[in-house]
Amino acid sequence: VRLDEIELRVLRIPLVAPFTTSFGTMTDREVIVVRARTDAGEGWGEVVTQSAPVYSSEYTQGAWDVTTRWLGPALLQRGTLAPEDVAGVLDPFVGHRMAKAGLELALLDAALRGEGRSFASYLGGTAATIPSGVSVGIQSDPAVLVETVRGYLDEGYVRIKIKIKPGRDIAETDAVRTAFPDIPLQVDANSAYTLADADTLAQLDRFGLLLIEQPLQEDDLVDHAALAQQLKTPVCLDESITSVKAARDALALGATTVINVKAGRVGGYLEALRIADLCASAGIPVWCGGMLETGIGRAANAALAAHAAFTLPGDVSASGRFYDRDIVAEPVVLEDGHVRVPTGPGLGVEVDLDAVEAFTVARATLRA
Ligand code: OSB
Ligand code: MG
Repeated sequence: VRLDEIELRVLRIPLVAPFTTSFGTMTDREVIVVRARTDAGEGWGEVVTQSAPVYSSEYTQGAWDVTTRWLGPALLQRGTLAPEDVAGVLDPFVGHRMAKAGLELALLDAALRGEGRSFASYLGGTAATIPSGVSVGIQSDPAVLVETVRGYLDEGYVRIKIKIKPGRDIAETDAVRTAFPDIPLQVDANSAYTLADADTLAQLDRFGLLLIEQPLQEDDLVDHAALAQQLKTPVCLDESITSVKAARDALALGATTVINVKAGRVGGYLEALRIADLCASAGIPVWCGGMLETGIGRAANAALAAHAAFTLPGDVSASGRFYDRDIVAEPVVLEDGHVRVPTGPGLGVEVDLDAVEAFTVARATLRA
């Protein structure tokens, strides 16, 4: 496609409730949306950075700067390119994977809309619906957590993930497991522990968890391998898996036996697909993580999770789990614990320009 213009906006969208992880509390979602104008029509993408560099080193203003100064101009200078060329054009710029992923997604959406082809079919996904899990933030105490989880179970979610951090782990997990002995349950530490906490984390073994997600730091591959030896609970990496190379290394070291695939974290949906393929051939289960996506990224995640490599329920929840008002005309809803995979051209969602406008706090337009 010929890329004529890239429109960027920072949106700030209120959350239905504060979302607390080991790295902090969010009350609204600050996110960059990308609109690519091409000769095949327009396409939308989403840069999933958070406002502060607390999940990973990326953050909204950093992504904005690198996109307006380097990434956007490099793509516009190319003029005509296929979505599959985006990663190569941006490869000279180190890191900034979430920013790259948002740009690539906008080009993919534009090109596929032009072809009348759905993103799921392009990625090779065949499932019409995907099982939906929900990520539950740290609550004020275990009793509140149990009631919060109960609410999600009543809505139909088929798998629960609870966020943990030091001091807010064993009692929380015990309370949820005692209240709901049979539910598929997992925990996510977002890098909050060190290997010295292995004995504490081993206490989670008695709860029959599906997995523990990212207990240690992003660059702690060797320590994750050591920890995995000490735990019965499978270790699943999130933050550490920044590329297919990182995935290969983590598997070779025995640092992970399950992988959370997030397109933003790895530089795009095409790299995410390569990780999924690698895991499928290695017999490693994968699931689709989330970054509180708007309807744009949420539709893309549903398409990715429709791929056969995704054998565990992911964090692709209903839009309403985070937002009262989304920025697409067809927000993701939960139907019998599942989410429908969009079938329309491209991402298969129509962006609600009024909503986009209402949430916009900054904008820029880049031209060739
Ligand atoms: O670690 O999976 C994570 C949200 C923001 C940053 C990191 C993570 C999360 C979640 C929520 O767990 C996933 C979602 O529902 O979008
Ligand atoms: Mg995680």
